[in-house]
Amino acid sequence: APLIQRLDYQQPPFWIRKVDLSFDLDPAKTIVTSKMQVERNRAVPHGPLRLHGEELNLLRALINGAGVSFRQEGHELVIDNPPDDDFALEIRNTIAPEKNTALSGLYTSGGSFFTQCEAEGFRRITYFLDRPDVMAVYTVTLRADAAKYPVLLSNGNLTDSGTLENGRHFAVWHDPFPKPSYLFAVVAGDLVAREQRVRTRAGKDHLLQVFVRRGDLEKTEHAMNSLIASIVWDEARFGLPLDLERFMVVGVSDFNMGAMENKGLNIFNTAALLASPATATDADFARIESIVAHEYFHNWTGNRVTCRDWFQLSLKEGLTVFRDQEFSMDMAGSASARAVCRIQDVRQLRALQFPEDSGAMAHPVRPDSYSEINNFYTATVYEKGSEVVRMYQTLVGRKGFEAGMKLYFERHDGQAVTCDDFAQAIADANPGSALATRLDAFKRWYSQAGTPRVKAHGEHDAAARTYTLRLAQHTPATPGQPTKLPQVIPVVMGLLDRHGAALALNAAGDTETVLVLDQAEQTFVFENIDAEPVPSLLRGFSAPVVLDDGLSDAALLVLMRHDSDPFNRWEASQRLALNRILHALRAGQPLQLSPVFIDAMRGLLNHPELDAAFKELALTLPGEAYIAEQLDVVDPQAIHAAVMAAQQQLASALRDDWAATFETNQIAGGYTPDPVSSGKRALANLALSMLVLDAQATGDTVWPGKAYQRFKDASNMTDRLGALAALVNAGAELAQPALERFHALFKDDALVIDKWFALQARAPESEGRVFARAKALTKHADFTLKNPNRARSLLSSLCMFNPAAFHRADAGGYVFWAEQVLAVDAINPQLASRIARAMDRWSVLAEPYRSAAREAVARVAAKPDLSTDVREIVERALA
Ligand code: B3K
Ligand code: ZN
Repeated sequence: APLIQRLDYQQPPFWIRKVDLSFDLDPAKTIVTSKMQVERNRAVPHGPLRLHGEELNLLRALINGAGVSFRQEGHELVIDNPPDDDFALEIRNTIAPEKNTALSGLYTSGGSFFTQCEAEGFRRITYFLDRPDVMAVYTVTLRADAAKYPVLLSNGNLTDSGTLENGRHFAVWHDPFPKPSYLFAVVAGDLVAREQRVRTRAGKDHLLQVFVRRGDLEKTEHAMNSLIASIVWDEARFGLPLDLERFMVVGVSDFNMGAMENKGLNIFNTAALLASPATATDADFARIESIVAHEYFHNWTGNRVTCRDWFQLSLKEGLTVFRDQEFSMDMAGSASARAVCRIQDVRQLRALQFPEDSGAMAHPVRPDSYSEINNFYTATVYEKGSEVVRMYQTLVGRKGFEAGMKLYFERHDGQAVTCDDFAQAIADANPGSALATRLDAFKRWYSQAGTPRVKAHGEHDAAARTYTLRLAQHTPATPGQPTKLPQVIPVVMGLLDRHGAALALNAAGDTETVLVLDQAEQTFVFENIDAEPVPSLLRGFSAPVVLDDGLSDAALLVLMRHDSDPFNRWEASQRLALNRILHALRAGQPLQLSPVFIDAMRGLLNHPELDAAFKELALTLPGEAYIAEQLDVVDPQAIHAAVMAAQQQLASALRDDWAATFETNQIAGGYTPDPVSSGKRALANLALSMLVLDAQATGDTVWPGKAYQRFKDASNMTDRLGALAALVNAGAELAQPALERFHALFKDDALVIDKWFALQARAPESEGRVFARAKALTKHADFTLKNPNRARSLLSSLCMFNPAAFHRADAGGYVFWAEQVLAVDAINPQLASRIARAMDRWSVLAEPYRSAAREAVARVAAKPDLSTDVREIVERALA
């Protein structure tokens, strides 16, 4: 497959301004007719018309009503001599939706029709200029059997509908907004909708609909509430209103990712849409709220202003993730609940994006080349992209950022633009700001891959009463980028005295400031500092960097107890734990938690003022993937052993505290997924898992019994799954009967059965039992590679999220990985290439893992008929 280069971008030689599409829907053979209004783009040299098309059966091509000569060249339909003037092009082709297991283009799921067009799925529906800078106004006619497909949906407004002969019916949809083909959507099936009418600030009425399969309607209330909250928030925070009379959301069980922002017709993986207290956890409720918001926010950041080319993907994704993160924080309410959101986002970034940024797939937020664009819907483009947007806000302030957004829409509404256009708008709205004066350097965040390392060193001069902070930065080499220039790094910070009191940083008495590090090395001097302070740097995680501040445990304890910044309080708790784990790993010694550390953790757990949600985060040990990131050579088994030892010691040393915590965090009354009650449930579940773990070690049977009872009696999924996880993760005897009971209870609910698979595949490995069980589960009657949620629940859980079960000295995990990647690739390349990424970091593994892993990757790469998706991943891994 050819490598597509960012710098090769050229405008399209033709524009398609208007398109009339009609579909005669049939699972085996759908007929698609497309009538396009085409005009030459006079800004580029004269050339043939090349339309994209894949897996299509062409019936005819007409220009201005007459037959035209064409040729097929690979995945392109070439018309060599189209007219000079505007012309009408008509294409008729057929497709086979029921055979489309790749879930890209038009496909069937559960007997209904759905589409997924981003990034390049539209070309699997009909021939088109399938690129985001070609924007057209769509009118869509759908015809289908009325009994099987009573609901016929496409983008925009319904302008006509009626019955046809032979039990068929039709609907006509018109979307007034010009859009790129990737935002096109069709849904047809036997669906029902929850409906709600809302009035926006301008006094306009809108119809909101959430379509799902019959029987799922009662699980749509949370999604509808989340949609309404998103509409209200975007108007209030950014002045961005809903622009369509009708806004539709549809759930589908077979879907490659979370959801898709098609104009006016968002399509969701049911896992990101359906929730009820009995079947969804608090985490599910929060995730649904954020994904519903994310897709809705795309209506402005992505749809009204879209990407010129796919290299600009973070223009819409980074910005929209930033917006959904801000929304979730605003919804959470209290300062502490906001901090909990921030901590969770950073944890996610560190667990997924940091490894990506230091592995074979490392790429800039705006990539320079790809062979398969679907491989670049990554944590870097999304999550690091969001951190970049957050830094704009930190540098120009909240008001300044809002002004920048306003200017961005004034300039670019209705256009397909670049990351540079966004940067320019934010800077121009804030002349003289810390951003505007460093714009070129700031934009290195888009062009340089790798996570910058920041080293901090402070020196106190008692005689001069000054504190000098020296900051240095360095970004490690990444594939194709051996050297890097300094980046613009906003460091939000404060100084504490040894008792934890905040110190004034300047004559104005500010206790917090933003230092802008934009050189390889810089010093900052603070006056009137009487004694050696404790620096609190990178508050709120103000930049996506790795900070080495060299702080002693004593200093970390001061921050953990007193920092006014809750993020840094949490960070200090994690650093204390991380230091111990790393120390043991580097020394090759068994891990031993010190009494000071235990006391500090006890202090946190029993703290009278801290929220339960915060305590849960602070007392959860750093993840194994994050620990691996701190090491040059990674031994997954050693890391796992150290974490398990730390957990065991924490469980036993704090036994009475965990028991008290469990009792005091019970909730009376009905279930609501609000931050306070979900925090309590999370902490109670952590306590329970610690108590069961400790009981396993001591032989006590009381807590496993209590956990089983709670599992049976639970009135919501968070408590039920929490109790089940406590049993499974501790390897308790009661785990097996509990798992069986759980399966029997929920056998008809696919989303819950996904949890059942995932829980078993993610359980802490112990003597190979988890791996053996996961392998056996691939033979379970409920397992299938065809449904992405199900495949991921087992394969991604094991290969990507359970390092100790996956990386085995006998290479069994790698053999399993290779088999599964190849099997999935034959069905669904996008899904396969996600799972293939489990091997991104093979080169940092210790032996014998390293050689065996490389061999498995090479074996997959040697297959001649791999998809371009998987090929790109394995070839980058071997490069
Ligand atoms: N824009 C889609 C992702 C499409 C992925 C294509 N492989 C969902 C989102 O980010 O909102
Ligand atoms: Zn998105």
